[in-house]
Amino acid sequence: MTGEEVERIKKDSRRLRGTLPESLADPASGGLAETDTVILKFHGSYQQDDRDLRAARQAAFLEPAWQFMIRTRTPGGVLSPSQWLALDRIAERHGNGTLRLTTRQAVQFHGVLKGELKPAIQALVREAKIDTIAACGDVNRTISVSAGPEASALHRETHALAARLSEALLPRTRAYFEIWLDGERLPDSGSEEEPIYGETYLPRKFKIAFAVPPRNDVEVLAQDLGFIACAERDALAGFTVTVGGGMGMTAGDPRTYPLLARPLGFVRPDQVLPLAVAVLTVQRDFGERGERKRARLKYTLETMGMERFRAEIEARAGFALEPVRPWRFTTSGDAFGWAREEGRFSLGLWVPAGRVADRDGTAWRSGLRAIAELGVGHFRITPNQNLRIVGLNDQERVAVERRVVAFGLDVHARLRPVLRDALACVALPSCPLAMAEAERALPALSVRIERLLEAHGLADEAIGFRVSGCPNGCSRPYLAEIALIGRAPGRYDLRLGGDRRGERLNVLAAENLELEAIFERLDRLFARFAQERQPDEPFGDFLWRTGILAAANDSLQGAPR
Ligand code: SRM
Ligand code: SF4
Repeated sequence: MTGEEVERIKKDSRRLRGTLPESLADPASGGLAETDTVILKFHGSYQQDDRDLRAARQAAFLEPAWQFMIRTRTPGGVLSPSQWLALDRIAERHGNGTLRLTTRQAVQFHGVLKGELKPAIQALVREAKIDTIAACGDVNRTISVSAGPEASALHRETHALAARLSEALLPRTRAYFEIWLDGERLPDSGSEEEPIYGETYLPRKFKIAFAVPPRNDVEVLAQDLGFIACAERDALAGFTVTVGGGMGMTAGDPRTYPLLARPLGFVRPDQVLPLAVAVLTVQRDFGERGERKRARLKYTLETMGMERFRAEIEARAGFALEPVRPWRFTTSGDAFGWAREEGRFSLGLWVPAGRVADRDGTAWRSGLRAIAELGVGHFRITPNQNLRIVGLNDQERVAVERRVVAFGLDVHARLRPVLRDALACVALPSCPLAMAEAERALPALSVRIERLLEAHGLADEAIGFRVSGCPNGCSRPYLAEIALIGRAPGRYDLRLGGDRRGERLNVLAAENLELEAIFERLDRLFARFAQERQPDEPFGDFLWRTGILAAANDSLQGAPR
């Protein structure tokens, strides 16, 4: 669909209503009218089809096996145990029996049939007290916030601020309440004015994250708008603001590329909201609307230039930005196992590519349900698709630990670092854009890399590895030390040279290769790494220092030796 078509659909949708009620009620198809699939996203859901069944259904002249993905709006990924239990029930009752933790700290339900969409959203709002408004669509999405374990006043204030910002940037339309909740009036169930978005909303999705150094788990430089918390005498002084980050690109289109965000200035906590509204409305007014591939803020910023952009922001926000304050990140990864946060215990649990399921002899779903049934502490989804159980006293810690062991959820302690720290996007079978496997292939791919490392005496080396099923980059692969980007079934681009702090983009090392060829290349690189690295030098840094990448970028298409 072209940008102009999407713009027209938004404009004609009467504040995101479209013909959704009619599409939902139509018994002739398991899907929606095409225009309504666009509008549905703003309500937090995507129409998909089961791609494992696509060919067989086509051969039998059947319509695709339409199903829906639902995504929660959960800023900072914070959930109470009773919310977790409600999500667990909803997955069973209305979805495919799994929960999927995402790279933006949301929960996704897959395999929801059309008739189950409304009951599922109703259950989310009424039982889980969680809505899905603006979890997708051309609006501000779920706001990411560092998940810890470093807990401090800084952390708490940042989480609270992000939650307030998420509310303030919601679309105001009452369509959501009308369509899914039969017009039920909730405390803030909207009006028909859209002071921030106007009638065509934003040109494209918009993403905000708050990082609390030294952890950059949100990968703030991959976001349209980033806030890096800055402390003065242990109190929150404000945030360094970054703008124009983004991962997505289109294979073969050199006008699209991943970009790191750039620092814009510094704001105090009470300036965060006006600043965010200023950035959002500049993107609304100056963003490209004709071509969706070029519609993200990163391109708007390039077109406007930083100085004009800053002037426009300051004029709209009504204050001048202070100079950027420096920050220091040490990691973009998660911490696993027990930690103490301000006198309370917290536990970092690894979840395989974020998929909470009871399958292949594992019991993630039952185990986490059993922990939630204790009714203690809080759940915090991390931007690395894992989970933290936080805020436990000593007695509660013992009870949680018992269940973790009983259900075998302490896998993190036995995993090697490559798989433990890896990320993969959902990809097949649900993602319509997937060109290759990601989530389903992650364990096998990680083990292959771990074996290669082992063969070179590097068994416990931590190397950041990510897989995406297509160049859109939902697992933020362009920041990984080693990334595979799907191009076709079993074929991937190999990218190398990110760091483990989310501050350096990797580069294309080889294009559209079969897996065997990729592993051959990695084998040769690991051999050199084992022999030539400096003490504790990370793999990504090694590739740059030795000139393997700088020299190569293009010529790396030939095997680096
Ligand atoms: Fe994403 C589209 C899954 C985080 C960049 N993403 C999609 C869709 C909805 C496919 C579609 O448009 O039909 C995928 C649904 C798959 C499925 O079956 O569930 C999808 N994205 C995901 C999730 C679930 C990946 C995961 O495994 O965790 C993440 C959900 C986040 C959330 O809770 O909101 C997810 N997506 C990201 C990120 C990472 C981030 O936000 O930190 C990125 C890169 C950052 C960025 O936006 O630049 C990302 N997703 C994209 C893009 C490329 C956008 C672009 O600027 O070109 C698309 C395609 C699009 O928008 O047209 C996309
Ligand atoms: Fe789908 Fe591509 Fe995102 Fe993976 S990276 S979830 S394949 S859009």
